[in-house]
Amino acid sequence: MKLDGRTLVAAGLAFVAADALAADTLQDVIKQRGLTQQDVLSAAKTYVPTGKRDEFITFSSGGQSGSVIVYGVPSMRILKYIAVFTPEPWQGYGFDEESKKVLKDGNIAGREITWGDTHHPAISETNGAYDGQFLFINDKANPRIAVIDLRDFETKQIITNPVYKNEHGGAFVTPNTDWVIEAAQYAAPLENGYFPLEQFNEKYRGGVTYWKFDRAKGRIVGDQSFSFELPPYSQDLSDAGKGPSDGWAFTNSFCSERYVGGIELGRPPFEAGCSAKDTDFLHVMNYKKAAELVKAGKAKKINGHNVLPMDVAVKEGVLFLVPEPKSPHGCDVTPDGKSIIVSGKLDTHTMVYSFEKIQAAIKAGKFEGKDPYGIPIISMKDALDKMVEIGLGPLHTQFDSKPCTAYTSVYVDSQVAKWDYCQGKVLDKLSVHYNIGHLMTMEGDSVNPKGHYLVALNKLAIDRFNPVGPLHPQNHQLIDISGDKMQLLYDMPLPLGEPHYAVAIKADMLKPGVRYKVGTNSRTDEKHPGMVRAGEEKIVRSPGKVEVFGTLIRSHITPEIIEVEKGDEVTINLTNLERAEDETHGFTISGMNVHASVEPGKTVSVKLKADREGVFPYYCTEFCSALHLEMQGYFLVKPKGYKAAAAAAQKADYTQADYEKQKKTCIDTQAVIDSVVGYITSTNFKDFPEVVAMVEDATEQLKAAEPYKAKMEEAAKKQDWQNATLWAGQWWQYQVKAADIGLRAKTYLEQNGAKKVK
Ligand code: K7E
Ligand code: CUA
Repeated sequence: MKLDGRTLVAAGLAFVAADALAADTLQDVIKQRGLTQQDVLSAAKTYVPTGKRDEFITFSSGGQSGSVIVYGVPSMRILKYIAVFTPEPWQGYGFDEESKKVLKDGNIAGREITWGDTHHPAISETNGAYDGQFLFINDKANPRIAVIDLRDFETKQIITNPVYKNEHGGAFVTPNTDWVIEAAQYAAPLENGYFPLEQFNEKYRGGVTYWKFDRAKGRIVGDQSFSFELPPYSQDLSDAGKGPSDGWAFTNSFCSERYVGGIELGRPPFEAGCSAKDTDFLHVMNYKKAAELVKAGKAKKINGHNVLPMDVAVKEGVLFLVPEPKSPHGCDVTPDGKSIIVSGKLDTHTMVYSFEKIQAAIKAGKFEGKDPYGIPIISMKDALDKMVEIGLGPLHTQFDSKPCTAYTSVYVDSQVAKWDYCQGKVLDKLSVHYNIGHLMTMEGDSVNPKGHYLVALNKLAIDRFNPVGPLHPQNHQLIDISGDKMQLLYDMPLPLGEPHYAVAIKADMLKPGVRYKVGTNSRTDEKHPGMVRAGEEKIVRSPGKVEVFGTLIRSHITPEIIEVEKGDEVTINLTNLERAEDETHGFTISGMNVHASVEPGKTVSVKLKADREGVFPYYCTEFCSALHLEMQGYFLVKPKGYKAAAAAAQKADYTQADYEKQKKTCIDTQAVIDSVVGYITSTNFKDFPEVVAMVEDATEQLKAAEPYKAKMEEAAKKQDWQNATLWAGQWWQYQVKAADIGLRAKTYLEQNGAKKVK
């Protein structure tokens, strides 16, 4: 290369730039990266140092991905995707038999539905406060609710709504999680069948379902659940009352015009017809009394489901309407349970309704009239406490730890408005980027919001991130709400769907386990019939069927060879025998579209038909140990009636010297283990549950090594140097694992201030 002046200058610049990046004072970094004081402050407020953890955990809907996204606040680091309505290969969800069964319960009229449009997650509550035990989420596209157990962050149940064709206003829980609320959206006949749109007013219906939740079982009980039959008003979001309003729930609506569109018939389109009136209706329901009516046999069965007819609900005084501002998209009960906040997205106002006033009107029988279905309407004036001008397109509201303080998202203005709902005045506004939908404060829809942070769930990101093609990520913006003025801290791209709503809980309220009881079917929480312990592995054959009962432990799969005949139905049950934290094994057979994620203690099964002769390697899909690549096996499908010709066994040459060398390695390793054990037992290690678990794991590994040591000695006695050397190697495998755990335990003790006791 010819060096001219320009090249030299360029090389010089490159040198200066590289040098500059090595700057190590804060001032240098600020200068070089062009940061402001505010940027640095924001960074310091959100940065979670390596090894440290977040204060809050967020569960965000994953939108069209059909999953839930878990991330920390304030770091905004993604921690997990929980597979819910959509198959997810890493977790084996939809690829093993146990999770397939959960997904299958979400089939609609026998059709497999392999995606979902998740909108609203809800954390289980005790006395209106988040308890961190369960998470619920709905699927708007297909009327379904899922139950996730927060002990293992796995989806345990999907239940389909028998009377809706779609839904939106779920999942919202009542203060003790007795009920999970799910409201329909686009009206349709509750029966399954055809009715022309001309019969919309008579045959089409909305509704709100109250799913009975059995907390001890951790499952929704379908036949104890019921729905209110409601007018075809496009019910939208719901919220349960609390405190003084406990036992009541509220659901708004947005097309009480009951317009059916039909632009192709020359009629104005849906969006015009559905926003013609100045008001829609807030539905006010006494669900506790309704549940008693259902118990007393006042419901009728539609598609096998309890439905409380409108005329019964009206007669029994459990259903009322209140006019609300045009096309609302939020319905939020204040932490004290005294008010219900509704915003009209085609209005600039947010309404604060008083529960007390609503009750007074009901008691006095003071109604302004009835809707076409005979439901009494309480006048807006009689129900309203305050009306506050917030901005253009107000949507959802969340609450602060400070009294009377609320935050409302303002869609058209792309702003968050902070306001006082007792005084009825706006306190602050902050621009967000762009077109905010929901917003979320920490535990912001519980009885005791934690304040501190707010996340704006923005619909559009436009220019905020590096371009990645026409489909942009969504933008979650973290906002500091601890002071009088809101401060924008961080932009987080979310590239997995449109997350509508999110909920955040104090991290220390969650107590997830790190392992299962050995042999657990994690989807039922019961003992898996396919579980076996070490040494009990077997292959059971019957005509046309092969069932494998196997185990996984670093670094082998037992059995290592599975031979079947073409046409066999094969079930492979695998139990992960590990007790160590984070020692997950995966399992797949090449070309068979099966995959399992087998966390410590779990038993998983995969099923396949051996419809193709051939040789199919199987292996562990998690890099679980130094010998992970060797965690392999062969699935052999032989032709029907195949007879093996006699063949010489594989042979390799091993000498006594090979054996002695391997054995010496084992003895040296044992010396290392003994010294580590000496150190651990000289401390107060029993005060550290993490270390106790590691010691148990190491002890188990060493115990598992013993039979191999015996086999080694037996082979050596027979001068079978090949097997003696290989068994010595196997003994060593277990020693290495024990040593590895022991060293981790030692480091942990040193770093966490263990004391010498002997
Ligand atoms: Cu998109 Cu709650 Cu479904 Cu508002 S929802 S934004
Ligand atoms: Cu187990 Cu890799």
